Amino acid sequence: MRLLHISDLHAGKSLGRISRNEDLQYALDQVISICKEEKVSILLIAGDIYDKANPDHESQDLILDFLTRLHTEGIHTVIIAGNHDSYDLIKSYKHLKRIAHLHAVDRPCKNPKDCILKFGDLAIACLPYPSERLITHLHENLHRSYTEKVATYLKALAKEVESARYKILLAHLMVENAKISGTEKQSTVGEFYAVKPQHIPEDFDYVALGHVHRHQKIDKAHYSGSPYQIDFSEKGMEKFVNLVVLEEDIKVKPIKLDLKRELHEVKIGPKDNLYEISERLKSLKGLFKVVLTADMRDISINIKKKQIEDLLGDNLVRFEVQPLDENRTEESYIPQMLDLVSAYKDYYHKVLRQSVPEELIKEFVQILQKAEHETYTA
Ligand SMILES: [Mn+2]
Repeated sequence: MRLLHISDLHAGKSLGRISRNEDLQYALDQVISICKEEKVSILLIAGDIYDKANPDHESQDLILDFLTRLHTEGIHTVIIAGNHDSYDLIKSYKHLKRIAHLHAVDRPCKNPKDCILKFGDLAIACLPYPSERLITHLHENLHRSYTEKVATYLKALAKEVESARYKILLAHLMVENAKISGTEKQSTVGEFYAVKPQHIPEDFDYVALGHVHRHQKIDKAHYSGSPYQIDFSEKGMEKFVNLVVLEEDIKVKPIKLDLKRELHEVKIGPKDNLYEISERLKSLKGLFKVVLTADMRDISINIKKKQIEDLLGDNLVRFEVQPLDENRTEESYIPQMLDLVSAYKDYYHKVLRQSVPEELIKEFVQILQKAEHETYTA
Protein backbone atom coordinates (compact mmCIF):
# COMPACT_ATOMS: atom_id res chain seq x y z
CA MET A 1 0.00 0.00 0.00
CA ARG A 2 1.24 3.49 -0.82
CA LEU A 3 0.42 6.57 1.23
CA LEU A 4 1.29 10.24 1.10
CA HIS A 5 1.71 12.34 4.25
CA ILE A 6 1.19 16.13 4.23
CA SER A 7 0.23 18.66 6.92
CA ASP A 8 -0.24 22.28 7.94
CA LEU A 9 -1.94 23.62 4.81
CA HIS A 10 -3.08 26.76 6.65
CA ALA A 11 -5.64 27.64 3.98
CA GLY A 12 -6.59 31.29 4.40
CA LYS A 13 -3.15 32.35 5.64
CA SER A 14 -2.19 35.86 4.62
CA LEU A 15 0.94 38.00 4.84
CA GLY A 16 -0.17 41.58 5.25
CA ARG A 17 -2.71 42.09 2.48
CA ILE A 18 -1.45 39.15 0.46
CA SER A 19 -3.39 35.88 0.56
CA ARG A 20 -1.21 32.76 0.41
CA ASN A 21 -3.96 30.64 -1.12
CA GLU A 22 -2.31 30.68 -4.55
CA ASP A 23 0.87 29.26 -2.97
CA LEU A 24 -1.20 26.56 -1.29
CA GLN A 25 -3.11 25.84 -4.51
CA TYR A 26 0.19 25.41 -6.36
CA ALA A 27 1.37 22.93 -3.70
CA LEU A 28 -1.90 20.98 -3.68
CA ASP A 29 -1.84 20.63 -7.48
CA GLN A 30 1.57 18.98 -7.08
CA VAL A 31 0.19 16.74 -4.31
CA ILE A 32 -2.49 15.45 -6.68
CA SER A 33 0.08 14.83 -9.45
CA ILE A 34 2.34 12.98 -6.99
CA CYS A 35 -0.60 10.85 -5.79
CA LYS A 36 -1.35 9.87 -9.41
CA GLU A 37 2.28 9.24 -10.41
CA GLU A 38 3.15 7.31 -7.27
CA LYS A 39 -0.14 5.37 -7.26
CA VAL A 40 -1.02 6.58 -3.77
CA SER A 41 -4.20 5.11 -2.33
CA ILE A 42 -4.43 7.09 0.93
CA LEU A 43 -3.52 10.72 1.61
CA LEU A 44 -2.91 11.64 5.25
CA ILE A 45 -3.36 15.29 6.27
CA ALA A 46 -1.99 15.77 9.78
CA GLY A 47 -3.97 18.85 10.83
CA ASP A 48 -4.08 22.63 10.42
CA ILE A 49 -6.13 22.38 7.25
CA TYR A 50 -7.18 25.99 7.83
CA ASP A 51 -5.30 28.91 9.31
CA LYS A 52 -8.28 30.13 11.29
CA ALA A 53 -11.19 28.56 13.16
CA ASN A 54 -13.59 30.53 10.92
CA PRO A 55 -12.06 30.26 7.45
CA ASP A 56 -13.26 32.56 4.68
CA HIS A 57 -15.32 31.16 1.80
CA GLU A 58 -12.48 31.25 -0.73
CA SER A 59 -10.32 29.04 1.49
CA GLN A 60 -13.16 26.57 2.09
CA ASP A 61 -13.77 26.45 -1.66
CA LEU A 62 -10.08 25.66 -2.26
CA ILE A 63 -10.05 22.81 0.30
CA LEU A 64 -13.35 21.27 -0.85
CA ASP A 65 -12.20 21.40 -4.47
CA PHE A 66 -8.95 19.63 -3.47
CA LEU A 67 -10.77 16.93 -1.48
CA THR A 68 -13.29 16.21 -4.23
CA ARG A 69 -10.52 16.02 -6.86
CA LEU A 70 -8.81 13.37 -4.72
CA HIS A 71 -12.10 11.51 -4.47
CA THR A 72 -12.59 11.43 -8.23
CA GLU A 73 -9.06 10.04 -8.57
CA GLY A 74 -10.15 7.19 -6.27
CA ILE A 75 -7.84 8.34 -3.47
CA HIS A 76 -8.92 8.11 0.17
CA THR A 77 -8.13 11.12 2.34
CA VAL A 78 -7.82 11.17 6.12
CA ILE A 79 -7.95 14.56 7.82
CA ILE A 80 -7.53 15.39 11.51
CA ALA A 81 -8.02 18.76 13.22
CA GLY A 82 -4.93 20.78 14.16
CA ASN A 83 -4.71 23.52 16.77
CA HIS A 84 -5.66 26.15 14.17
CA ASP A 85 -8.76 24.23 13.04
CA SER A 86 -12.18 24.40 14.64
CA TYR A 87 -13.11 20.97 16.01
CA ASP A 88 -16.72 21.62 15.00
CA LEU A 89 -15.88 22.61 11.43
CA ILE A 90 -13.85 19.42 10.93
CA LYS A 91 -16.74 17.51 12.53
CA SER A 92 -19.05 18.73 9.76
CA TYR A 93 -16.71 17.07 7.21
CA LYS A 94 -17.53 13.67 8.73
CA HIS A 95 -20.77 13.61 6.69
CA LEU A 96 -18.76 13.53 3.49
CA LYS A 97 -17.70 9.96 4.23
CA ARG A 98 -21.13 8.87 2.95
CA ILE A 99 -20.58 10.38 -0.48
CA ALA A 100 -16.78 10.57 -0.84
CA HIS A 101 -13.59 8.79 0.15
CA LEU A 102 -13.10 11.27 2.97
CA HIS A 103 -12.46 10.34 6.59
CA ALA A 104 -12.46 13.19 9.08
CA VAL A 105 -11.48 12.86 12.75
CA ASP A 106 -12.37 16.07 14.50
CA ARG A 107 -11.16 15.65 18.11
CA PRO A 108 -9.51 13.06 20.38
CA CYS A 109 -12.13 10.32 21.03
CA LYS A 110 -13.31 9.57 24.54
CA ASN A 111 -12.90 5.92 23.62
CA PRO A 112 -9.63 5.58 21.65
CA LYS A 113 -11.23 2.76 19.65
CA ASP A 114 -13.47 5.31 17.91
CA CYS A 115 -10.41 7.12 16.54
CA ILE A 116 -9.11 4.10 14.59
CA LEU A 117 -9.62 3.84 10.82
CA LYS A 118 -9.16 0.53 9.01
CA PHE A 119 -8.15 0.00 5.40
CA GLY A 120 -7.65 -3.76 4.83
CA ASP A 121 -4.60 -4.81 6.80
CA LEU A 122 -3.72 -1.21 7.69
CA ALA A 123 -4.98 0.51 10.84
CA ILE A 124 -4.59 4.27 11.30
CA ALA A 125 -4.78 5.59 14.85
CA CYS A 126 -5.76 9.27 14.82
CA LEU A 127 -5.00 11.90 17.41
CA PRO A 128 -6.30 15.33 16.40
CA TYR A 129 -4.71 18.19 18.36
CA PRO A 130 -5.13 17.27 22.03
CA SER A 131 -6.07 20.62 23.52
CA GLU A 132 -5.25 20.85 27.20
CA ARG A 133 -8.91 21.21 28.12
CA LEU A 134 -9.93 18.14 26.15
CA ILE A 135 -7.13 15.86 27.31
CA THR A 136 -7.86 16.80 30.93
CA HIS A 137 -11.51 15.96 30.33
CA LEU A 138 -10.58 12.54 28.87
CA HIS A 139 -8.18 11.65 31.64
CA GLU A 140 -9.40 10.66 35.08
CA ASN A 141 -6.11 11.45 36.86
CA LEU A 142 -6.08 15.23 36.98
CA HIS A 143 -2.68 15.41 38.69
CA ARG A 144 -0.75 14.10 35.73
CA SER A 145 1.04 16.59 33.50
CA TYR A 146 -0.23 17.36 30.00
CA THR A 147 2.48 15.26 28.33
CA GLU A 148 1.85 12.32 30.65
CA LYS A 149 -1.82 12.40 29.72
CA VAL A 150 -0.98 12.46 26.02
CA ALA A 151 1.52 9.60 26.50
CA THR A 152 -1.17 7.51 28.22
CA TYR A 153 -3.59 8.23 25.41
CA LEU A 154 -1.00 7.24 22.77
CA LYS A 155 -0.48 3.95 24.58
CA ALA A 156 -4.22 3.30 24.51
CA LEU A 157 -4.32 4.06 20.76
CA ALA A 158 -1.42 1.63 20.14
CA LYS A 159 -3.26 -1.09 22.01
CA GLU A 160 -6.29 -0.67 19.74
CA VAL A 161 -4.26 -1.34 16.58
CA GLU A 162 -2.20 -4.21 18.05
CA SER A 163 -3.56 -6.90 15.75
CA ALA A 164 -3.23 -4.99 12.44
CA ARG A 165 -0.50 -5.96 9.94
CA TYR A 166 0.45 -2.28 9.40
CA LYS A 167 0.01 0.42 12.01
CA ILE A 168 0.16 4.15 11.48
CA LEU A 169 -0.22 7.01 13.96
CA LEU A 170 -1.62 10.24 12.51
CA ALA A 171 -1.35 13.07 15.06
CA HIS A 172 -1.09 16.82 15.50
CA LEU A 173 1.33 17.45 18.35
CA MET A 174 4.67 18.79 19.51
CA VAL A 175 7.51 16.32 20.03
CA GLU A 176 10.45 17.28 22.25
CA ASN A 177 13.56 18.31 20.29
CA ALA A 178 11.59 19.08 17.13
CA LYS A 179 13.11 22.08 15.34
CA ILE A 180 10.38 24.64 14.93
CA SER A 181 10.34 27.04 11.98
CA GLY A 182 9.06 30.04 13.94
CA THR A 183 5.65 30.19 12.26
CA GLU A 184 3.90 27.84 14.68
CA LYS A 185 1.71 29.32 17.38
CA GLN A 186 4.41 29.98 20.01
CA SER A 187 2.33 29.04 23.04
CA THR A 188 1.73 25.50 21.67
CA VAL A 189 5.32 24.48 20.87
CA GLY A 190 6.83 25.17 24.29
CA GLU A 191 8.26 22.67 26.76
CA PHE A 192 4.91 22.21 28.49
CA TYR A 193 3.36 20.69 25.34
CA ALA A 194 6.39 18.70 24.15
CA VAL A 195 5.76 14.97 24.20
CA LYS A 196 8.96 12.95 24.62
CA PRO A 197 9.94 10.85 21.58
CA GLN A 198 10.04 7.75 23.81
CA HIS A 199 6.36 8.34 24.64
CA ILE A 200 5.43 7.46 21.09
CA PRO A 201 4.75 3.71 21.20
CA GLU A 202 7.30 1.56 19.33
CA ASP A 203 4.54 -0.48 17.68
CA PHE A 204 3.72 2.07 14.98
CA ASP A 205 5.31 1.44 11.58
CA TYR A 206 5.04 5.09 10.61
CA VAL A 207 4.22 8.17 12.66
CA ALA A 208 2.72 10.99 10.56
CA LEU A 209 2.80 14.27 12.42
CA GLY A 210 1.60 17.81 11.91
CA HIS A 211 2.11 20.98 14.00
CA VAL A 212 5.79 21.78 13.37
CA HIS A 213 6.25 23.41 9.96
CA ARG A 214 9.80 22.20 9.23
CA HIS A 215 10.23 18.85 7.44
CA GLN A 216 12.14 16.50 9.78
CA LYS A 217 12.38 13.12 11.45
CA ILE A 218 12.77 12.56 15.19
CA ASP A 219 13.34 8.87 15.88
CA LYS A 220 10.28 7.25 14.33
CA ALA A 221 8.24 10.44 14.15
CA HIS A 222 8.00 12.31 10.84
CA TYR A 223 6.93 15.89 10.33
CA SER A 224 6.10 16.56 6.70
CA GLY A 225 6.12 20.31 7.41
CA SER A 226 3.94 22.90 5.69
CA PRO A 227 3.77 22.67 1.87
CA TYR A 228 4.88 26.30 1.33
CA GLN A 229 6.90 28.87 3.29
CA ILE A 230 4.33 30.22 5.74
CA ASP A 231 6.15 33.36 6.90
CA PHE A 232 9.57 35.02 6.65
CA SER A 233 11.17 32.88 9.36
CA GLU A 234 10.86 30.04 6.77
CA LYS A 235 12.80 31.93 4.09
CA GLY A 236 15.11 29.60 2.19
CA MET A 237 13.42 26.52 3.66
CA GLU A 238 12.71 23.64 1.27
CA LYS A 239 9.31 21.97 1.43
CA PHE A 240 8.43 18.28 1.19
CA VAL A 241 5.74 15.63 1.32
CA ASN A 242 6.48 12.08 2.49
CA LEU A 243 5.70 9.04 0.37
CA VAL A 244 5.22 5.99 2.61
CA VAL A 245 5.39 2.55 1.04
CA LEU A 246 4.11 -0.32 3.15
CA GLU A 247 5.74 -3.52 1.94
CA GLU A 248 7.77 -6.22 3.69
CA ASP A 249 9.64 -3.34 5.28
CA ILE A 250 8.46 0.26 5.37
CA LYS A 251 10.00 2.80 3.02
CA VAL A 252 9.77 6.56 3.47
CA LYS A 253 10.65 8.82 0.58
CA PRO A 254 10.52 12.61 0.94
CA ILE A 255 9.47 14.35 -2.28
CA LYS A 256 10.44 18.00 -2.70
CA LEU A 257 7.77 20.50 -3.68
CA ASP A 258 8.18 23.44 -6.02
CA LEU A 259 7.34 26.82 -4.51
CA LYS A 260 5.08 29.29 -6.27
CA ARG A 261 6.60 32.29 -4.44
CA GLU A 262 9.77 32.13 -2.36
CA LEU A 263 9.98 34.42 0.66
CA HIS A 264 12.99 36.77 0.72
CA GLU A 265 14.35 38.95 3.48
CA VAL A 266 16.60 41.69 2.14
CA LYS A 267 18.79 43.78 4.43
CA ILE A 268 19.91 47.20 3.24
CA GLY A 269 22.70 49.00 5.12
CA PRO A 270 23.29 52.77 5.22
CA LYS A 271 26.27 52.50 2.83
CA ASP A 272 24.61 50.11 0.34
CA ASN A 273 24.12 51.36 -3.17
CA LEU A 274 20.40 51.38 -3.83
CA TYR A 275 20.92 50.97 -7.57
CA GLU A 276 22.89 47.74 -7.09
CA ILE A 277 20.29 46.48 -4.64
CA SER A 278 17.52 47.24 -7.11
CA GLU A 279 19.30 45.16 -9.75
CA ARG A 280 19.57 42.26 -7.30
CA LEU A 281 15.91 42.55 -6.28
CA LYS A 282 14.83 42.51 -9.93
CA SER A 283 16.49 39.12 -10.38
CA LEU A 284 14.52 37.57 -7.50
CA LYS A 285 10.93 36.36 -7.68
CA GLY A 286 8.58 36.03 -4.76
CA LEU A 287 7.48 38.04 -1.74
CA PHE A 288 9.77 40.41 0.14
CA LYS A 289 10.54 41.74 3.57
CA VAL A 290 12.98 44.62 3.45
CA VAL A 291 14.91 45.78 6.50
CA LEU A 292 16.60 49.15 6.08
CA THR A 293 19.26 50.04 8.62
CA ALA A 294 19.59 53.80 8.82
CA ASP A 295 20.49 56.70 11.00
CA MET A 296 17.07 57.78 12.21
CA ARG A 297 17.93 61.42 11.44
CA ASP A 298 18.62 60.54 7.82
CA ILE A 299 16.03 62.40 5.80
CA SER A 300 16.43 60.06 2.83
CA ILE A 301 14.71 57.14 4.62
CA ASN A 302 11.34 57.95 3.07
CA ILE A 303 12.87 58.42 -0.39
CA LYS A 304 14.55 55.01 -0.15
CA LYS A 305 11.30 53.45 1.08
CA LYS A 306 9.39 54.92 -1.87
CA GLN A 307 12.00 53.60 -4.32
CA ILE A 308 11.73 50.08 -2.92
CA GLU A 309 7.94 50.24 -2.91
CA ASP A 310 7.92 51.31 -6.55
CA LEU A 311 10.30 48.52 -7.49
CA LEU A 312 8.59 45.66 -5.66
CA GLY A 313 4.97 46.83 -5.82
CA ASP A 314 2.53 44.38 -4.22
CA ASN A 315 5.33 41.87 -3.63
CA LEU A 316 6.70 44.05 -0.84
CA VAL A 317 4.98 42.55 2.19
CA ARG A 318 6.93 44.22 5.00
CA PHE A 319 9.22 47.22 5.27
CA GLU A 320 11.12 47.85 8.47
CA VAL A 321 13.59 50.53 9.52
CA GLN A 322 16.19 49.59 12.08
CA PRO A 323 18.14 52.29 13.93
CA LEU A 324 21.76 52.33 12.80
CA ASP A 325 23.40 51.23 16.03
CA GLU A 326 21.33 48.99 18.25
CA ASN A 327 24.04 49.09 20.91
CA ARG A 328 24.33 52.82 21.33
CA THR A 329 24.23 54.01 24.89
CA GLU A 330 21.57 56.12 26.52
CA GLU A 331 24.04 58.98 26.82
CA SER A 332 24.60 59.17 23.09
CA TYR A 333 20.88 59.69 22.68
CA ILE A 334 20.58 62.62 25.04
CA PRO A 335 22.03 65.37 22.82
CA GLN A 336 19.45 64.71 20.08
CA MET A 337 16.68 64.77 22.61
CA LEU A 338 17.94 67.71 24.57
CA ASP A 339 15.06 69.91 23.56
CA LEU A 340 12.38 67.51 24.73
CA VAL A 341 14.29 66.80 27.92
CA SER A 342 14.66 70.46 28.80
CA ALA A 343 11.02 71.07 27.88
CA TYR A 344 10.12 68.31 30.31
CA LYS A 345 12.35 69.82 33.00
CA ASP A 346 10.64 73.20 32.53
CA TYR A 347 7.20 71.63 32.69
CA TYR A 348 8.08 69.67 35.84
CA HIS A 349 9.39 72.76 37.55
CA LYS A 350 6.37 74.81 36.59
CA VAL A 351 3.90 72.26 37.98
CA LEU A 352 5.72 70.88 41.02
CA ARG A 353 8.07 73.76 41.86
CA GLN A 354 11.09 71.50 42.11
CA SER A 355 13.69 70.01 39.81
CA VAL A 356 13.26 66.61 38.18
CA PRO A 357 14.96 63.68 39.94
CA GLU A 358 17.77 62.08 37.85
CA GLU A 359 15.94 58.72 37.86
CA LEU A 360 12.88 60.26 36.27
CA ILE A 361 14.96 61.89 33.53
CA LYS A 362 16.50 58.51 32.73
CA GLU A 363 13.05 56.95 32.42
CA PHE A 364 11.81 59.80 30.31
CA VAL A 365 14.72 59.31 27.89
CA GLN A 366 13.97 55.61 27.72
CA ILE A 367 10.36 56.32 26.76
CA LEU A 368 11.56 58.77 24.11
CA GLN A 369 13.86 56.13 22.64
CA LYS A 370 11.08 53.57 22.60
CA ALA A 371 8.60 55.97 21.01
CA GLU A 372 11.15 56.91 18.33
CA HIS A 373 11.86 53.28 17.49
CA GLU A 374 8.18 52.39 17.30
CA THR A 375 7.35 55.32 15.06
CA TYR A 376 9.74 54.04 12.45
CA THR A 377 8.94 50.34 12.67
CA ALA A 378 5.15 50.52 12.90
MN1 LIG B 1 0.43 24.59 11.81
